[in-house]
Amino acid sequence: MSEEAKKNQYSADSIQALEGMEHVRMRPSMYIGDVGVRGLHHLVYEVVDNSIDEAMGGHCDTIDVIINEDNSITTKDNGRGIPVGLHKKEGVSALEVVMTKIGAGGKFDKDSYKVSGGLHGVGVSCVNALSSHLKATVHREGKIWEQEYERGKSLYPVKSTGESKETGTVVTFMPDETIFTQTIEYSYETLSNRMRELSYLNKGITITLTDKRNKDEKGEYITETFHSKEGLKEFIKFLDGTREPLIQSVISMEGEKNGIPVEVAMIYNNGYTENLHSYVNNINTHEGGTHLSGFRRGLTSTLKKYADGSGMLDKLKFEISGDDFREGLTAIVSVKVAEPQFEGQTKTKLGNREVTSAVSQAVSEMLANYLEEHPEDAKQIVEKVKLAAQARHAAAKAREMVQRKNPMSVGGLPGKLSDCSEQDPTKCEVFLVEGDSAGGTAKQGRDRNFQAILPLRGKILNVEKAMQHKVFENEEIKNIYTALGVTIGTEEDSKALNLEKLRYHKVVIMCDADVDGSHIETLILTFFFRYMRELIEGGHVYIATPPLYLVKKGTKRRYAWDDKERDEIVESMNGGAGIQRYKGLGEMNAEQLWDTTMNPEFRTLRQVSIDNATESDRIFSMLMGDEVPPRREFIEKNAVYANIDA
Ligand code: 0RA
Repeated sequence: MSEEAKKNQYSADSIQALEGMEHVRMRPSMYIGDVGVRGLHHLVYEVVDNSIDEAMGGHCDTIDVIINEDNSITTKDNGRGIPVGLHKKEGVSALEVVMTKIGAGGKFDKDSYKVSGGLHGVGVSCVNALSSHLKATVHREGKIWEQEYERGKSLYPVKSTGESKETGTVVTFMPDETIFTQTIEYSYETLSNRMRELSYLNKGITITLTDKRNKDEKGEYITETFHSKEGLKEFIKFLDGTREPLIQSVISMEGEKNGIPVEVAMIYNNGYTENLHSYVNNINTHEGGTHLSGFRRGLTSTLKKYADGSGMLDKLKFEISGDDFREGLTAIVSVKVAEPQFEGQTKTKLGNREVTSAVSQAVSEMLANYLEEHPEDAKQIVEKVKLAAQARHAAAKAREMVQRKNPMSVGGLPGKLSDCSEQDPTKCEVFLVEGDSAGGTAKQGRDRNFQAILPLRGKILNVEKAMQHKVFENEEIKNIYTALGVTIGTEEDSKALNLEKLRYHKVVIMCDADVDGSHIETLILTFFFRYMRELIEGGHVYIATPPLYLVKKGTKRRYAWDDKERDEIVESMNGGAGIQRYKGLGEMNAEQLWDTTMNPEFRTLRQVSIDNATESDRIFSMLMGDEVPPRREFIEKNAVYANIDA
């Protein structure tokens, strides 16, 4: 064997010898996706998923999640408890095997079919491996059992510490800060959203979330209890609560088709957007897949049949398309699949072929019954479909107008765009700037080699309230399409965005740091979310963060992005400092704007991501929809910008 071959042989052996738990610590992203904020929260979901499995087997009805004072997490359930008896093959307690062997979790329980499980379904042992400390407490067989671990290694054999009449599992873990180097601070909001979602997806379970890091005005810990009696039916009401309903009630079904548990709930509202959410084994499948295709198929065929039979579409001069049946539709599809195959870029697209017809059949039955029993609602729906078809025709014409301007020919670019000279899109940035005057400053301040400026006039159209053809007719929006060089519609999906010719890989929204600016920022984001979601998902959308203050003393100049920073700078200058409040981008000169907000060396860009599409959808419809009170409430709760002007 050559030296080189020997070396390779050696490394192959050593990789095999490397135990699972160590491999998790060496390559955590392979198991939990990433070691950032997402991965950190994933640890909680992983443990809770095991408790949900217990609940789905009918062994458990309550799960408590606690964020402890030190940011460690405790989860408790009243399930059967992890088995503690001797594991014959390993020669130690089953609890120790479950906690310290990768992939051991389900092996004890062949009969129950485990369908829950995080995106990666890796089990509690993985959480253990990535925790600096973990303690498992099991109430089972009349006793309390305990074992602790450090970075996945047990500190002592499982021991009994007392008696108990209850059963259940308690796990407390501290994420390892040498793995989660970015942060180990849990977001209450993120956990709360997920626990709420889980309670809707698994009706009947009670999940509590308590934050022991903070107390409210009454001196009590912040805590929430999530419990849903009606599951998806209530989830729909929660998601669509701020939209005006078109029909009287939520249409829903729950059952099993071809051995696949299927749950569906849907409602129509008076809006124009389509909101489909799908889940497989409690995991949000952003990219859809066979279950969503089944839903669409069942919906289209049933409604089409009904509409044709009603005679209401007789005078329509063109074909109805699938899209027309989904305007103003909010729906959730949740299936449980024993061996899900996940595909797609983010592995959130269901591939199992057999699921399509199961869901399609379920939806057809459910919908046919509803239409039969609610003729008034049925009429409203068909009317709406008809209007949607007419609007689509108008939109297609408007869209053609957008496409006709070929962005690659110089003449086709919007007149307001100040383009950059670089041709390689991966190096190019475009700043969407509010107002012509700020646009002028940005144009002077930029590095014209790779930075382009597109000024937008005042407030762009609120796409949440506008019909599609209005959106495509809007000047500012047309300019955004042509400047970015993206086109709409592929063979497979008429609404998909084609990013192949994207002219800038960074699209930066630059608005004033005040109430108006934040409103415009939200309008632009709403447009991106509804019409260019692929752009956000591709990581191309950013928000610029201009400073709020300039602190001056003599020739010294420093910028501050919040009040605290301003005060610290003032103090560091030992008095006598002058403070200038920037009310808008327009108050900065070109050099200042470059230094603070545009220069890649010093600026901070916030990358926009869609962490939770379901929640984003709800927020956008609330912020941009018709009802004012919930919007005001949200803005008051999140009054970061509002405070600045106070
Ligand atoms: C393996 C086998 C059984 C239950 C569990 C694991 C289990 C794991 C976790 C994690 C959190 N809570 C949990 N509850 C149960 C089956 C036990 C039996 O057959 O009695």
